Amino acid sequence: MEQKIQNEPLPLRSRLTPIEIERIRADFPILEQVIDGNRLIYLDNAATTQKPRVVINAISDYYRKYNANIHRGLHYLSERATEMYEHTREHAARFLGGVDPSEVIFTRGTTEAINLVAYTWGEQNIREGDEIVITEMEHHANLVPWVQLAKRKHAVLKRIPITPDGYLDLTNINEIITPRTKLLAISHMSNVLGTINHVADLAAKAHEHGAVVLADGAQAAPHLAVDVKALGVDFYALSSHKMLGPTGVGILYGRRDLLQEMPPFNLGGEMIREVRFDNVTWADLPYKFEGGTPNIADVVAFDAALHYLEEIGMDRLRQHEMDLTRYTIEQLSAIPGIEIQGPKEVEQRGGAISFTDADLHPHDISTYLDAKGIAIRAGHHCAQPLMRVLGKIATARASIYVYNNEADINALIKALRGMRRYFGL
Ligand code: C6P
Repeated sequence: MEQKIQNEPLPLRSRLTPIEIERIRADFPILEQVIDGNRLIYLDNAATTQKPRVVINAISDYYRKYNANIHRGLHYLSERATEMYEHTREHAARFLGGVDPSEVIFTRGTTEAINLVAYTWGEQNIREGDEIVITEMEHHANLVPWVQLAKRKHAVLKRIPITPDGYLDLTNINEIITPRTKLLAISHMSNVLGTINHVADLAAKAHEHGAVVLADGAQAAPHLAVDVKALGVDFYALSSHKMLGPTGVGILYGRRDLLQEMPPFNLGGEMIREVRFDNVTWADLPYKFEGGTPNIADVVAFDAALHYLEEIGMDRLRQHEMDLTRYTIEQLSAIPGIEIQGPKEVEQRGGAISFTDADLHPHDISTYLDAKGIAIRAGHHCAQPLMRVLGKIATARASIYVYNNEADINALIKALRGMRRYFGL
């Protein structure tokens, strides 16, 4: 039994026009670069995205005009910086479908957000014999913390397998998610297969048994309109740098009642209410989880990234990426020797497209493309267990974002065909 997502395509007029895409491209200074005589073609967006001028300017504006520590000073700059930092929190809360800003915790990224849950909620709630359910397609960030937690607590790690097409195989789901399940930790979109997982249905099933649900949104939040309440998840993690924002900023959304019960993660300044030599009480949410001076400038600039995405519209962005993903899959499939991993139906997947060549190592593919100015990623993509399931040591991965266009894909395809000729294949 495979899971399928029903996704109505937008009418044609709701699509981004070629002129709009050209305008978007012009907002990204890095795309103007010529490397070794080749125009840069950036197809490594699942690793990190490029930044529009508004985000770059927001960082330098912050340091030129507003820099101060937040939540502590009583001077103008500190108050202004605090306002800007909190403004991003409110914005992110709306972006996630309208949650309470106190449920939005700033972290360094998805990895830290998931570790926060593992070391606080996990330490407090997982006991010997409890079951933690993950999937075979998890990134290490949503795998290693649970492997280690299960070891520390003598809990059981169970996994939902995948089908040969790269969907979750739900045939035996009733044996996997059971009354012993305490946590379901699942990626919303796979960074290797591109699969969009049907989180809402799985969350509902896990909740029937009283389990808590965490979704890794590192790859989904940049590409889909996310409503965490509609998904029904208790925790949702994302990274700013994968959605046009700066590095070093992430978000953990957490359900308020759960966050309230959880112990803090980083102990020190800012996260306390009162400190005595023999006792400490914690600050209110969300500050209880934001010990120390945070990454203020980059959080402030993340606001500009969210604005930028909203101005385009997440539904139009998604439609553009579906169109380009379809085109990429069609073109790649026509090259002899190339095998694509993951779903072929674009409604069921995002634009991270992993592929292998029957005759060439993915690292050689990536190196060859690099010499043509084309940036992709090759390797295990921080998903070694998935690579074993796929029977691959590595894959090459082209991943698209809103500023990519057909010309980028044509250049990729032309280079791949040239590569096979070059190697006499
Ligand atoms: N994947 C990739 O090239 P951080 O590094 O904390 O911002 O995100 C971690 C992470 C978590 N979950 C998923 C599904 C991810 O794809 C990533 C990051 C990058 O695929 C870098 S390994």
